[in-house]
Amino acid sequence: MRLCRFETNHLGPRIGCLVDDSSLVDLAEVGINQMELLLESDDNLSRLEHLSREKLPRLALSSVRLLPPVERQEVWAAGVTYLRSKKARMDESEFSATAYDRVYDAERPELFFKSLAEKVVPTGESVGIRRDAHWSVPEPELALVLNSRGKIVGYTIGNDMSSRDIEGENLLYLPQAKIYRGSCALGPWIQLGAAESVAREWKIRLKIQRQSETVFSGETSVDQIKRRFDELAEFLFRSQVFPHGAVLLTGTGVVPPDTFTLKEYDVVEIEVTGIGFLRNPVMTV
Ligand code: DO4
Ligand code: MG
Repeated sequence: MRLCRFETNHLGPRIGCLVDDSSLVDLAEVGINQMELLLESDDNLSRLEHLSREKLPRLALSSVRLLPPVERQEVWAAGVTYLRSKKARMDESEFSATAYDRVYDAERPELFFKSLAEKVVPTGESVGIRRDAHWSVPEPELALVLNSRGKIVGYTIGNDMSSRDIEGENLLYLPQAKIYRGSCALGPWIQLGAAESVAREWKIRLKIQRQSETVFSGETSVDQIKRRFDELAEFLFRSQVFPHGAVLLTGTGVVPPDTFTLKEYDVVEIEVTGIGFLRNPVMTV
């Protein structure tokens, strides 16, 4: 089942449940106006399956604007969870190479705060590249959707936009390299209920278009993530509370070559098979 947030020219933010690839039902029709309640309930899947079979009015997906699939959750991210990411970071920075090398093998993962829900960019809206950076890349990542008890209740697609020159200059600049206007996109919806073993069969694909030419494409498999999902979730929730749940990006395994930087008006397309597509144009911020 796929759960989304949407609006139309006439309807304010609503929660929708996709019934197929091109239509959804508006859950406001049955009094559901928040995703949080569904994500907290243990029988969310059966409730939604039941509701999508009811004779609720359907809306064409093409007639709605999808909103970020987060309400009040903090968005966090894991780093250096793929061998490819460790190599890229070590290459970009002599200064920080040992830190990346060590964290890949350490028991404790790298976890960092990424975004407030209200700052997340949905599919179709622009992600940002910093005007003071000269090496900007998207990071296509599987994102875990966790409820307030730390249970993985679904998945979405994340783009952990990053300024690699700023990050490479000094590890202490990581928050500036990773957290700025338009640096976090999530969407298009939440895929509920897949077991980790199923999600590990999914592929993550990145395509970057520049004036209708593909200037980069690459692919990895979710199964290349070194750490188990529940291990990442357990560390995130250690000595921490998330009353509204959290979203945790699981790291990138697709890295464009070091000669590549994003430019304004590029379009970043991320596919996670099993979820869908997250597409965002790029703007300078
Ligand atoms: O410390 C650098 C960030 C790593 C990251 O975002 C990733 O591996 O995806
Ligand atoms: Mg990342």
